Amino acid sequence: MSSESPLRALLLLTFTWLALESQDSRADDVSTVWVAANGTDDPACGAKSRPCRSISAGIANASRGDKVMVGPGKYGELNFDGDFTDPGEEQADPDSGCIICIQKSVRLLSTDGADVTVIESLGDLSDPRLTNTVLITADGAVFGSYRRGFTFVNPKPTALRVRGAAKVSIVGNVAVAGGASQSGVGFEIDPGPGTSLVADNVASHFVAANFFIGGPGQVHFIGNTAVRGSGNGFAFGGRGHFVARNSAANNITGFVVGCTACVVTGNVSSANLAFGMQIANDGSQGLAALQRNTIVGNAAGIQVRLEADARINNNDIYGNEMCGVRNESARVIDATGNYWGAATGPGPDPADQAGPGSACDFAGSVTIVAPFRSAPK
Ligand SMILES: [Ca+2]
Ligand SMILES: [Ca+2]
Repeated sequence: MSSESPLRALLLLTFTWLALESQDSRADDVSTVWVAANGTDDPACGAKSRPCRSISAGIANASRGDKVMVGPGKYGELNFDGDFTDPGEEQADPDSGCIICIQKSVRLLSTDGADVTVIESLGDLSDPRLTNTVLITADGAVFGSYRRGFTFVNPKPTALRVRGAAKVSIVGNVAVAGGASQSGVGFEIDPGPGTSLVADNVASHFVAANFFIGGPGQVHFIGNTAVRGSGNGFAFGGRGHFVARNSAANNITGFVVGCTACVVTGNVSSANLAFGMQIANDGSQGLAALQRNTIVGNAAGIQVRLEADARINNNDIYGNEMCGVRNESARVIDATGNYWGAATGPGPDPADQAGPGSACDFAGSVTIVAPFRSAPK
């Protein structure tokens, strides 16, 4: 090997880095708006040396495609007097139903991550029409990124709602319900056509669902956590979502798969009070594929509801109190290749019950469990 190669590689790297760097600084000059807790809102705020105080002002002063960088601290209702009209508070819009209204395709990121960037939406006397803390209606909007997200405290019924916006990216955020607010849904995502990304978010304690994912767009839904819901962890409607590596624990049901032609893979659903997963789609429109998930310690493993359809293969299903698969679909369900908690397949403890002779197949339903795995995946 010639001694030129490492040098050449280094030069290439250097040039690549220089190219990226100059692109970045160009971007910083013209297309980053800064928001910080020491800022002041006015029509010209947004330079790094003269940041805006509120996220709303940062968005107002940004152009389409711009990056809005938000420093650590508290945003939203700042003085707990029950309104959003004090200096530096978010410019809540009751007519649009949002405290932070993203109607422009901007990229909203925190400089230091969700841990230290809080959106407070308490406001006891505020308008009941303010049903969303954040409402995104602009195609291509970005809200958070890996270690660049936001934390919602005392969110309105919905912490973050996407309504019809296509190709959005919602990453790295935390939403915790409770306090004085009656909070329904943490993240409620109804994207427009095309693929959107929802990843690395956490929601807990919401009453209706920690996450609801609809359509008509497809969502790559990856690495999210739903814990301690008074309702369901993740609920999916729509069609064609890719649901991977998410975790649900201690909700009512962990995953409600009401979508058709969805792939649900590599997820963990544990210690939920009802089902680990519930298949609730319209089976005549296409089935859901459940592969390589871990479903343990729930009241029951997987429920397939009447007329729903799924293929359930290569999952670990054990330690659930009642049936591993409770088949009410009135269909034949392929549940081969799963591990049921014992080398001998489904059966009494330590295995989970499923399939013929188990009392888990209801009227007209048949669950095919053999061949099965004799050890966890
Ligand atoms: Ca106030
Ligand atoms: Ca006030």
